Amino acid sequence: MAIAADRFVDQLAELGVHCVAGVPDSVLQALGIALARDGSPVRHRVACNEGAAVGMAIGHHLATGEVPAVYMQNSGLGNAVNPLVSIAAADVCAIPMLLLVGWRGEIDVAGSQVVDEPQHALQGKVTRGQLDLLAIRHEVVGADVDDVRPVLQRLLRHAIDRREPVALVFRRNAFSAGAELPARARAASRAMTREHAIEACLRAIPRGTVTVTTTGMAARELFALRDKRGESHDFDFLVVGAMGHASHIALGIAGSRQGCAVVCLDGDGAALMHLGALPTCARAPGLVHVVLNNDAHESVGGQHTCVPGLRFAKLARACGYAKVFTVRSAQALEAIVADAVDGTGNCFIEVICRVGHRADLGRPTVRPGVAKEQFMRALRGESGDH
Ligand SMILES: Cc1ncc(C[n+]2csc(CCOP(=O)(O)OP(=O)(O)O)c2C)c(N)n1
Repeated sequence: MAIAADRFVDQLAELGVHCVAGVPDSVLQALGIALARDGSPVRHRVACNEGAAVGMAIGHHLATGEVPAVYMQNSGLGNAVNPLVSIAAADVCAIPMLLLVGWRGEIDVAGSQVVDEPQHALQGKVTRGQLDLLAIRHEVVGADVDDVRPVLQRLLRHAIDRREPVALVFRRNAFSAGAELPARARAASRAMTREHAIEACLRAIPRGTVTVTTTGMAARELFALRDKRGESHDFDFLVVGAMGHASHIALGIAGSRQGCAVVCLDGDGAALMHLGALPTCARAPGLVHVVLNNDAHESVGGQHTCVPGLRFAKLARACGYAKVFTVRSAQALEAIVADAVDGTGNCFIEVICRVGHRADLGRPTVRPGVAKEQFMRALRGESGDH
């Protein structure tokens, strides 16, 4: 019997956890919805990245003495490690906290890895070992858990007694499905979906222009649109993992290809995750940085970002991008991108779009390692697709 997320949140509060921060994850989608519900007994904050969530938790403990909780996908452990080991650890400031970790690429009870996307393969294998290495006591729960309360009690007792972080790791389907999120309704009046916006960009981007696309559905949509348009994928680099780093990857490429435009199709949640990228990217000739702003982490269930309603164009202006635009229609976007990809300028385009994706959205059929080889060949001029 899977865990009812509303009940789980109530149990957290009953056991003294009143503050929960984190970055949304598909395994924990129902938990995210339960935390955001009206009348939830815990204070909930979406964080820009998992390290920041640990930071908030540390602050909450300092102010109240309570044990806070932090939720994340296992790929977020990398972002969280620094504040965990250099402040929260028992050897440093001894901050008790409960990590709630969604296990993509999980190893099942028989020891086999479940089928998941390539970017989760290594992270899935090493997740428990990473926690062991960090001396973070953890337990794993799945859909077969009878009652999660004793597990929570055990872990919280350990966190309090030892004054250190502990973790509860969730297998896929550990939570029963949650309700629909209000974020969808809020953005529904906007003209474009993310896919409409990407399609408009593709109409404007000349063949042979490098496109770097952020983690999640944007990359999947770009891949599907190339197929639909009968175009090759050779000049596309899909940042299937490393959420928040697409713009720096694009920056690195642009730096070595002077006179050629590099288009980065970024997400608002991803851009917020490592917002420090903005002032650096603002100084990169040839970089066309498009942020597809739907106010949500749609790819993992539509939970809102840490700052829904944030207007990136203002930030981009302050960061020093040469040209900054806000667009709401596909026509305007196509015209601006067509103008921007001349290869010398630097440009930031905020696209206000709505949550929503097609029901039959597929996944890239080319493995990341193969796609990378094709991409590098294309950059060396060895692709027929110019
Ligand atoms: C470090 C890390 N944390 C969390 C995730 C899970 N994750 C994958 S896509 C995504 C949402 C991305 O949101 P956004 O950039 O706004 O794009 P959208 O899904 O709305 O298109 C998240 C949280 C991840 N892949 N890596």
